[in-house]
Amino acid sequence: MIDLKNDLLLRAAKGEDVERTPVWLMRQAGRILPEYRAVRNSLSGFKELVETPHLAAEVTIQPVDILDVDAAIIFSDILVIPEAMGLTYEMIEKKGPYFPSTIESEADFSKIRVATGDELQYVYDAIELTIKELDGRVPLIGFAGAPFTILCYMVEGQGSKTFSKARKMLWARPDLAHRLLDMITESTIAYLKRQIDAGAQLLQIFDSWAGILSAEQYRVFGIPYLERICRAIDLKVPVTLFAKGAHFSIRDLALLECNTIGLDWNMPINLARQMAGPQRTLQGNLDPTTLYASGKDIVKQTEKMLAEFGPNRHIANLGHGVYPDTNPEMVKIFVETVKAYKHEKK
Ligand code: 1CP
Repeated sequence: MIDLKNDLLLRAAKGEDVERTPVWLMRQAGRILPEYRAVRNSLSGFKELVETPHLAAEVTIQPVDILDVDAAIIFSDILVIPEAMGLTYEMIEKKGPYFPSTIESEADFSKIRVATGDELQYVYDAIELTIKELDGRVPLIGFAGAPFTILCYMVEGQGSKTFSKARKMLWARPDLAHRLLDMITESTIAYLKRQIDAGAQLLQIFDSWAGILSAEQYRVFGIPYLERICRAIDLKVPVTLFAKGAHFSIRDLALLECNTIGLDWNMPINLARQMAGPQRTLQGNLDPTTLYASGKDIVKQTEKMLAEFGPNRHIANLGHGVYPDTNPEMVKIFVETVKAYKHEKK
């Protein structure tokens, strides 16, 4: 075990007192840094980068060096799980992921199996290398997609604004939806446990499409599977649940065995705090488009956010991934503002 020189993220997640609020950004690795694009452009594509551990480690560490954030997140994608289950994906330049084969009927289940975790050795190798190269500077976050969000891609085959095919399955063939969610959940548990073994110090579960469901459906097709994942992880490392758009579920999420609830920017912070209760850390939630504002306005909005969250049980972040055309200099202003902020003594 390497001792951490900066463990603010882990302490804030556990609800311990911190000298200042920790800060990192969802999707900080890749997307915005010219240094990332340089590595990326030298390769055949996104998948080569994900599957080459020393390069994945390099781009994972770039934001720590360049943006001075308090955590690294392993460079990978949530879609490695469907691939490990038998559905390969392609990453189409400027468009996004595409699955040539999808799960729509009972017969399609012959294409997939529960992943053992062995399929994703390249991720564990990248985690081990990153931990070694970080040498305790900041913690490394591992991650996976939540079962419902992964189902969306396995049924739909690509991104969508409405994911109506996936939502159709929930009504037309709820039995198949549950069968698929069950397989994804078991695969994800095996995968996350292996990430912990490889050295991941905190885990985040991304339920990016939670917000397209009704509260009632999320209770049936979302929450129970997250509950199983949390139980299996058993707080061996702190766990963050980020269910984008699912404001209605904050109370339910806070009942699970997790440390932190991720928030998007659409809900008032005080209301989210009331719903989550005092025993959970909140992460977020600056609107990513704030980073297109002037430096002065970024400082103002960031300070306003920090004051509203208060000094403890908060991890500063955006309310969703940083947008690809964001100027890294503006990200630095956000990070520096969080680091310099002094909470008023009560
Ligand atoms: O070639 C490229 O650079 C492609 C862009 C890209 C990148 C950099 C994709 C395609 N994935 C990633 C990496 C990635 N994806 C990370 C690594 C760390 C980081 O960037 O900091 C992480 C955490 C993800 C997670 C992810 N992938 C989510 C959940 C988070 C979120 O933003 O909601 C989702 C939904 C995906 C699917 C995905 N992968 C890539 C794209 C363009 C998409 C979204 C497709 C869609 O809109 O439906």
